[in-house]
Amino acid sequence: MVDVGILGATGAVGQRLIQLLEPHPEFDIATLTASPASAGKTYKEAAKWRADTPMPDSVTDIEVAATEPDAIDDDVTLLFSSLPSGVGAEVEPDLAEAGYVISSNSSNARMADDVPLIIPEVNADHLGLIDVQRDERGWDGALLKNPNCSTITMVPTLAALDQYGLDSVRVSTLQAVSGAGYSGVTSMEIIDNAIPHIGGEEQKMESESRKLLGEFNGAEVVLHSMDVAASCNRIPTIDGHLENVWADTSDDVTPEEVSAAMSAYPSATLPSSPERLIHTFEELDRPQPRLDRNRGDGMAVSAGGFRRTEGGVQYNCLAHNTIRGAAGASVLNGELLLEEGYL
Ligand code: 11C
Repeated sequence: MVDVGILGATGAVGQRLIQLLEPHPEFDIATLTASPASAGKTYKEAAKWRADTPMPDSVTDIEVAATEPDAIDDDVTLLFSSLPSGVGAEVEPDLAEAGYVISSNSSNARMADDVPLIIPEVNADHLGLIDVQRDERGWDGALLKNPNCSTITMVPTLAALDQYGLDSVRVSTLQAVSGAGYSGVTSMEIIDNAIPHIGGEEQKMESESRKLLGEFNGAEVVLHSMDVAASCNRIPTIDGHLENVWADTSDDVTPEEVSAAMSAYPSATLPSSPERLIHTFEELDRPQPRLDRNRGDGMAVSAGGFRRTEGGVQYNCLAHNTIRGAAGASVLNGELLLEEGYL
């Protein structure tokens, strides 16, 4: 077993990380960190745990540490980070320099040239950037990122389509309130409303997608040439981001071919990957958050409602935003780091 720590363990994604890591066959939770206000408290005292799932007994009495190298248990080699991006930007480089390997969900540094942004089934080869990172920064550890949850929901479906030559992608999202953090879940304060332009999501989807589908040439990732434009919206759903995608391809493609390509798209062979990553629907049926977010224990992407457009295809895709889109994505990347010998 590998001893791991969770940075930012009391937040919404930190809680999901605990749920996924507590029963994990290869990882053992040894350290939980949070803000200075929580340091020194037991996890049970520090975390405002979401009401719909029980807190695992094994973490209730762990003393929460401050997020700094000296406070992390000596045996820990791998850190899962769900820190607020400003804190991540400050402490993650220091921790990588101190020798920790960090699988981070925080949004800082995702587009940095030497930081691998990874979805294992899509671009595991980008892990080679860690060698560039270690050479250039002199780190003993490493920093690896998973993308934003709305990006993860769409990119596996685009990866399946790339064989037809992706020219242009337009996407409009309907994003769950849990993406906005814990208070969104409890208050549902946007009932009877929908909020467009949420927190820079558009820009993240546009840039991260091109990096994920880009080519690693041994020294850098060359961004994919496709043009991506996104419109992101918050709706009153608790969990599960739904996205409407228009993908234009240089080759002609039928809705049937698109559906077949997605359902044949391979999952990564890692403990947290379900056997089939992309679930597609028969005929005109389509994914919906309440019905489909928990497919593959929350790790599947669902896609459906395929129809032909002038330039390619239109479809809808969906994934559980705090599991497949955040904590689960970080765990998958941790598994990849272990499998590829980076720990
Ligand atoms: C949301 N996707 O639903 C966001 C939350 O870049 O990891 C996660 C932000 C990020 O609002």
